[in-house]
Amino acid sequence: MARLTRRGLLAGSVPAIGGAALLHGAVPHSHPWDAQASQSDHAGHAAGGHADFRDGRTVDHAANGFDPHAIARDFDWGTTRRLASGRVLREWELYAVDKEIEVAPGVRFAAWTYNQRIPGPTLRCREGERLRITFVNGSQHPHTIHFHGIHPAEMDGVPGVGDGQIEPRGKTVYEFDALPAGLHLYHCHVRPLAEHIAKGLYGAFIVDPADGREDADEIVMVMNGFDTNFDRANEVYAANTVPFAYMHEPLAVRRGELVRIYLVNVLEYDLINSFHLHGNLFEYFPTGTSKTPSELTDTVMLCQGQRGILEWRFQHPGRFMFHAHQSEFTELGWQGFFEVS
Ligand SMILES: [Cu+2]
Repeated sequence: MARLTRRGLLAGSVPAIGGAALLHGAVPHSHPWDAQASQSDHAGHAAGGHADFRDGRTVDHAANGFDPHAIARDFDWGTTRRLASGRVLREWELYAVDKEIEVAPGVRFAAWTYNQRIPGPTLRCREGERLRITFVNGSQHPHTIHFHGIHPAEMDGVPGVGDGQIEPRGKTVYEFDALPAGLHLYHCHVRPLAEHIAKGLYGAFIVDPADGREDADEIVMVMNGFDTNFDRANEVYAANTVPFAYMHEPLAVRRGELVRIYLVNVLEYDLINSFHLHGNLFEYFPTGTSKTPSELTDTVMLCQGQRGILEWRFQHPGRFMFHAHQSEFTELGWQGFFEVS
């Protein structure tokens, strides 16, 4: 029997007549977490269109060693000390390590991680500080850390420049100034690049403006996905790795309080990704480099590497959805709720 893949279905082989039925019938049954589910079990449809995994099963966050709910509000400020010049030196240690994680109930993925989590730690600092990141490669494969932002060429974390790619058991130090203020990211830059990113080697990198930002309830969302059958297409999508995590357990926020989302798209294999908010509009600050928003909207589209800051205040209590506005991604996991009280 010919093997059916999601990408194969989407690539244009779907006939005009019956196409919707074919997608409806075939795609849900190709979900990796359906492996043990009854082929005639359409409970997910009845429950409202794949807002959850079948049978209400969830990923074991404790076994993974990280939880998307903690990651959402976990900012790693590293350690600091004053240099003789009076300037702040901020330091982190990041290590790459191969680690199997559960990306959907019963679906284990041989990931490559920074500090045993995906996304890696959200590194946060202030504009103008001196930053020093010690990188130790505990993986079986060569890796680097390539930071977005402004820095010398030899600190760029690409093969053939500076220390280049760091071999297993190798170590290097990336050191540069925190510039410019904004929302950036970091990721491995070893070839094949798509594989090194898709395996999980990425994270958010926030440089606060020297004069700070208004107090807010701050949340990080790194939009990603996983290719669990190695066909260079994703089977599951999420913000902060675990599909439907914020459907199972909504992100709690307060009515009237400023909410600030640091939104980063690292999704590999798909050309674009997006974020859509229900029942509200947000101010959007592309790359977070200006304090003047580019627009007031409820949907933004990002290609890989694009990121931006979203700000708004909920005017009404209750549950408000957020999700990719590619319905395909939404149904394959990239959706969640804010619980406003
Ligand atoms: Cu790598």
